[in-house]
Amino acid sequence: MKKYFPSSELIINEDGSVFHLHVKPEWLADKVILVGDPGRVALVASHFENKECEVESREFKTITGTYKGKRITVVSTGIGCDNIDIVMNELDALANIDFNTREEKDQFRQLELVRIGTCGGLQPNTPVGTFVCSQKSIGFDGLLNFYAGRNAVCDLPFERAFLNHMGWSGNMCAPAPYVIDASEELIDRIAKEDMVRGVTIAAGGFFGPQGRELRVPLADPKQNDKIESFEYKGYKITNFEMESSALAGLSRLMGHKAMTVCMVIANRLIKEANTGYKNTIDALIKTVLDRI
Ligand code: R1P
Ligand code: URA
Repeated sequence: MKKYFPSSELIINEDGSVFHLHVKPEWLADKVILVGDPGRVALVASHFENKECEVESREFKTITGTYKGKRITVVSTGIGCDNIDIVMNELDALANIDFNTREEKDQFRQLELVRIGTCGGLQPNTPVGTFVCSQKSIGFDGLLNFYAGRNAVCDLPFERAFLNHMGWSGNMCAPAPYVIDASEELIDRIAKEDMVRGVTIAAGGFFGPQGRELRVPLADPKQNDKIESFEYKGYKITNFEMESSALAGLSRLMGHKAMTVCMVIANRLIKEANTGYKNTIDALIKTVLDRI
């Protein structure tokens, strides 16, 4: 029996496009670049030789085109893991559900997804300007806990070691973090030897969950000191951003390949930031386009 998806579960617009992204199945390429900022979509697409479609709805802007003969779709996700839940489920539906019959397709289509983002660096080897690839992501967002199979794809001993090190239990900085690997094949192809490989915390916020204290005090004032000193089997936590865990986790559960690479725009250790990064992120975009 094929799985059938009623209109309440998979919402399809009148023009045949998927509910939030407004993308039609035939517009999706196998290679997908995800960016947070909708403005970054045009920057990625400025390198394309041609564009076959361009569509925008809320924070989700999508362009499909060709770069050196490779068909690529670039989509903005906005900020946060909740948006990654929407983007990943809708991209997977576009690839693997027949929009006419509302049934799962016979043949699985695997997508290759690379997120190009910005992040905060946490170690001396992640100064402003560094490109950090998330080999592992620690999800502070709780998203994966709502899907069956979460324990089968996560690194449970790493999760225990991290929680023990932080000394968090009960409601303290809940929900419980999950630890998930990016696609090794994509990391080897895209990070090569010139990007830092690290462990990224995907936080459920930019301020408190990343240990930034403005007027409201933090639940755990030592949070970032403990995160910076954490070490497990040679892994240290390198950076904070807000989407890599949900992307890696949902991709594993769905059978796609995914990874995140971010440019450091703030180093939390030495308390410096670069707000002019929009001019320099293009170097990272070109590298990913060449290697994807
Ligand atoms: C916060 O400023 C945003 O920047 C980072 C974080 O993950 C979060 O989305 O990534 P992007 O630059 O891709 O948005
Ligand atoms: N994005 C984040 O999520 N955190 C930072 O510190 C910088 C960019």
